Amino acid sequence: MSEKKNTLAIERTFTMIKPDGVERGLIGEILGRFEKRGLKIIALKMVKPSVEHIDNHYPKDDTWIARLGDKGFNCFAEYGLNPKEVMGTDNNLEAGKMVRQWLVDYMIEAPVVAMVIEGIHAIEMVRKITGSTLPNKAEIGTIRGDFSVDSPAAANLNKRSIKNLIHASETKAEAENEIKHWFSEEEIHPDYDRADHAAMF
Ligand code: IDP
Ligand code: MG
Repeated sequence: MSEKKNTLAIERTFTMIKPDGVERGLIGEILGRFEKRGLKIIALKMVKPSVEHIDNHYPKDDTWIARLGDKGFNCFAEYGLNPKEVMGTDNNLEAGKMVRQWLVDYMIEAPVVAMVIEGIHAIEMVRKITGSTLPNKAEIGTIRGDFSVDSPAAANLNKRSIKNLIHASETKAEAENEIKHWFSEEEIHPDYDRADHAAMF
């Protein structure tokens, strides 16, 4: 007797290969890591985004921007660097605003590959495979840990974003907003079965 599977643990998340991932020829490698883990790609496209589209992709609230500033400050403290010397300010919001601008500049340097990934606890699983924001802290075995070695100190001293290959939604709310921001309903294709899933689940 066939039973309908309970899909309560199935989530959707938004993921994007950033310009450096595309330019370095890592599209296939990155997609393969998600597919091999058992996650299902249900939407995929290459896009050259406008400044406006990227600006609206990243949050604009002060809390998020200050957190962006803090990521760098924490790293400077660890390496004995003075925030004022690196950023010209020790205010995390001011620093975050600069980082956000560098981030927008980075994200429009080349096309990106946007996708929607579906699977068990997909938001957390994709973040795990992606690794820490800061490649110098990312675990080996993660995409950022295996293919990059950038740090906020190196990036901020050169007034550029950290280049870390990939974006992945951090929360359910972020995933929902980002999927809507990048894909229409017609572009999302959940209606196929992965043959290996019959053996996996
Ligand atoms: P996430 O990509 O791991 O979710 P967020 O904190 O959301 O990390 O930051 C967005 C992006 O901003 C990062 O992926 C990275 O490219 C860039 N970024 C974050 N912190 C810094 C920094 O201190 N200096 C330069 N770029 C940064
Ligand atoms: Mg984020």
